[in-house]
Amino acid sequence: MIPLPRNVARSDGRWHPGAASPQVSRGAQDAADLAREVLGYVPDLALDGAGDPEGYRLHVGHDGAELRAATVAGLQHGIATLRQLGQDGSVPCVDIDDAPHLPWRGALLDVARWYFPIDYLRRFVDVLALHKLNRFHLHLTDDQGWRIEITRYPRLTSIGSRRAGSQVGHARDGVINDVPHGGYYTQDELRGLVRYAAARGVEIVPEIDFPGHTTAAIAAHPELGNGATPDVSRRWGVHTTVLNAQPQTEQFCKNVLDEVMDVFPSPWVHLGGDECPTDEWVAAPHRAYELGLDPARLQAWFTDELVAHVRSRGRTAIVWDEAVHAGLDPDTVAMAWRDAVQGERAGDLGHRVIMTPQQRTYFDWYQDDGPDEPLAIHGLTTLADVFGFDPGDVLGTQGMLWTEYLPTPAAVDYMAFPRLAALADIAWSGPGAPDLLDRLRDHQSLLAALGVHGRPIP
Ligand code: TNX
Repeated sequence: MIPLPRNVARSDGRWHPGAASPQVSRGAQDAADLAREVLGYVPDLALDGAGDPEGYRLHVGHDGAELRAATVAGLQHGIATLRQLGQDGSVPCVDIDDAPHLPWRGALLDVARWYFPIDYLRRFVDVLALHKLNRFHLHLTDDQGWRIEITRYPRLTSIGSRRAGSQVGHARDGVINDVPHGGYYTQDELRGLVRYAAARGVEIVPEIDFPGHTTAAIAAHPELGNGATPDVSRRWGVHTTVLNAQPQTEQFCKNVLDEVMDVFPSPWVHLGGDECPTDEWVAAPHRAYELGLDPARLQAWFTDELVAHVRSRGRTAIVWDEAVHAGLDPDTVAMAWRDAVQGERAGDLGHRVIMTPQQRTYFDWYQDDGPDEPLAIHGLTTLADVFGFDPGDVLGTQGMLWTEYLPTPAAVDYMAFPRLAALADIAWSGPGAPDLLDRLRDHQSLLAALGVHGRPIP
C-alpha cells in the first residue's frame, strides 16, 4: 500500500462485499456516498470522536468491514485504504490503525503555464485522495496566463488568459511559435472542483502570485505596471515585469483576493512572492521613496499589506520563501522552495513551514539521466532522491508540478509518478518506511487502472 499504514495486522481469509446494508453513523453519510462511488460498496462507518483528527481504524473480517474515525477526513482516508486493499471484488481480512506523520501533504499543479481541462483537475484530485494527500495547491496565475475568472476585472481573463504563442523546445534555445494558447476556469467550475475535492478529503489551496510573475495581469491592466505595456508572455523564465505597488494596485489585489476567498473556502491563501526582480522599482523609485523605503524593501511592504488583508478576512497567508522577512506576521506560513535552509531560516523566525526544496520535490526536474527522457526544465531528482528526503519537523511537504515543460495531462502524470507516490509515503508514513520500491512497483497497476501512466519501474 502507498502510503504504508502505521499498524497492519493481517489475518486469514477475505471478505466479499455483498448487498448487506451497512451501519452508517450520523454525519458519515457523505463518506458513505464516496465509498459507494469509489469502492462500489459501503462498509460500516462510525464517527466516534476518538484519536488523531485524520486517523482511522479499519477492521475487515469474513463477514464485513468497519471503519471508525474521529472525523470525516479519517473516514475518507480509510476509504482510500480500502480502495488499495480490494482486488477482484474482495478485501483481505485485516486490522489497521493508522494516522499521518505530517498534517500538510500536498501537490502543486501549475495551470498558468498551460491550461488543463477541469476534468483533469478532478482526476488529479482523485489521485491525490488515493495517496492520502490532503492539499491541492493550484497555481492559478503567472506571466504566461491568468486562469481564474474575476468578475470585477473581466480583462484578466479576456486578455490575460490568452497568449499569442509559446516557447518551443528548451527556453535556452529561444524559439517561440505563434500558436495561440489560452483558457481559464469560471468561478462556478472552481466551486464545483472545491466541492468535489472536499468530498474526497482534499482541500484546494489557491495561489495568486504577487508582485512578480504578474505579466499576464499587467498585459490586461497596464495601469498595474511600471510603464511597460507587455503582452501575456510567450516565454519561460524570470520576468522583470512586476506590479507597481501603487495604492490603486494594492486595492486591485485585495479585490482580486476577496473574490478568490469567496470561491475557495480554504483557510489558507497563497500569495506567491517568488522571483520578484526589483529592476523596475529601482528604475522608477518614486513609490518606494513615497513610502520612505529602499526599492529593495518594497516587496516586503507589499507582502505585509496583502498578508494583513487576508488575515482581516480570517484566513492565513502562505508565501514563497523569498517573501519571508523580519517583521512578517508570524502566523504566515513559509513555503521553502529554494532549499531546506530557507525553511529552517523561516522556522527560526517563528513561521510554520512547508518544505518543498526543489532538489527533492520538484517533479518537473528530470527523473533519470538516460537519453530517453522527455525534455525537462533541468536538474535531476531521481526516485532515490525522493526516498532520501526527510522534510523534518514541519507543517508538511508537497510534490511540485510546474508545467513549463509539461503541456499535457499525460506529461504531468509521467513526471508525477512514481515520485509523488513516494513523497506521499514520506508525508503520511514518515521517511524510511519499509519496502517502498516494491510497494511502488505493485502500485503501478492500480494507477494504470485509473489511466495514470508514470515512469515505469521495471
Ligand atoms: C521556480 S518555485 C519558480 C516557478 C518555476 C519553477 C520551475 C517558484 C516559487 N518559482 O515559477 O515554474 O521554478 O521549476
